[in-house]
Amino acid sequence: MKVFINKRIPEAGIRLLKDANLEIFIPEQENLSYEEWLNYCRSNDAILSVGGEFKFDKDFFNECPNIKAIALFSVGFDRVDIQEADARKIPVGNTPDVLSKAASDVAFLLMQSVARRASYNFEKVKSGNWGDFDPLHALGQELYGKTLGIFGLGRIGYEMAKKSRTAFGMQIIYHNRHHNEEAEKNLGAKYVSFDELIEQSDVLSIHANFKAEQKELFNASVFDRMKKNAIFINTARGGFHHQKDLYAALSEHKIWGAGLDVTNPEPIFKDDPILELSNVCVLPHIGSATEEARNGMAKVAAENIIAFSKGEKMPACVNPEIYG
Ligand code: 8YV
Repeated sequence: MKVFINKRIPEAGIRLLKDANLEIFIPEQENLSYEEWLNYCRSNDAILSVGGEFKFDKDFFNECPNIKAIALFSVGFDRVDIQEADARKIPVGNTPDVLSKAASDVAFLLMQSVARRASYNFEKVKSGNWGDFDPLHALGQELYGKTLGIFGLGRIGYEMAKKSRTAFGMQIIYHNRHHNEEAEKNLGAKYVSFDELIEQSDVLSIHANFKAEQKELFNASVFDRMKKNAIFINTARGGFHHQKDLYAALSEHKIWGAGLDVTNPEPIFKDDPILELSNVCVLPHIGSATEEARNGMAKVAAENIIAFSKGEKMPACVNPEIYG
């Protein structure tokens, strides 16, 4: 079986694939055009897909009938049209669990950075403006006992809630497709409606898997109803928020601040005015960027490919319904 890997991944994954005697192909070239990527897909049986540039939509499946399995190097699977994959009985694997700690660490880091105005203060220092001690200047806010609202309480949301509860004794409320009994039992998390979530949260953090129908769900109508001191955190997918509405809410101080590891569009435009605001911290999608998480992702993605090559069920499969 021939496996196309569109970008280098940690050696831990490559070794597993080689030990399983799979023929792997990694192009020398860094940034493939869509056409080049399609051509590689046409001549391989499976893809281990790294990064978020191209979509696995109906056109892709029609163009590349050879591809019989997709192993994503990510937990999010919003790039794949699962209905189309299902119709063709193509298993789609992802990399859950191994990045939950790393990804939630970034949400936790952004929450504190925004609350203590880290970007603003760092900019001051960089511009040589350390400033005199001023009891009234650059004051942040404390998170102790405040309410953390989680949109999408799965594995990553749980880790974010756990850290916030342990470190700051935060009250956890959440909105999800299902109740999360573990979070209710262990963290005292309370299930609330979407409206309650946005109105009651001091910090609102998104941890859901993105679906097209949720595009820009967090827009002016939501920001208008949030608390004036609220912090908005998005480490999930940029598509969840309306970037211009967020800019307006932040610049008009309708909310306190925002921490983003994902932007809309992504990458962010260099001249996006949101980057000029002092109550914002933006990171370039580094949620899973630790050695531990990336090694884990490489292994899980490789294990998914290997299972498929043996005619077995992928261990981390997002569409197990295809196995009947
Ligand atoms: C990846 C991510 O780094 O897992 C996800 O869903 O967003 C990140 O961990 C990114 O998708 C590149 O594959």
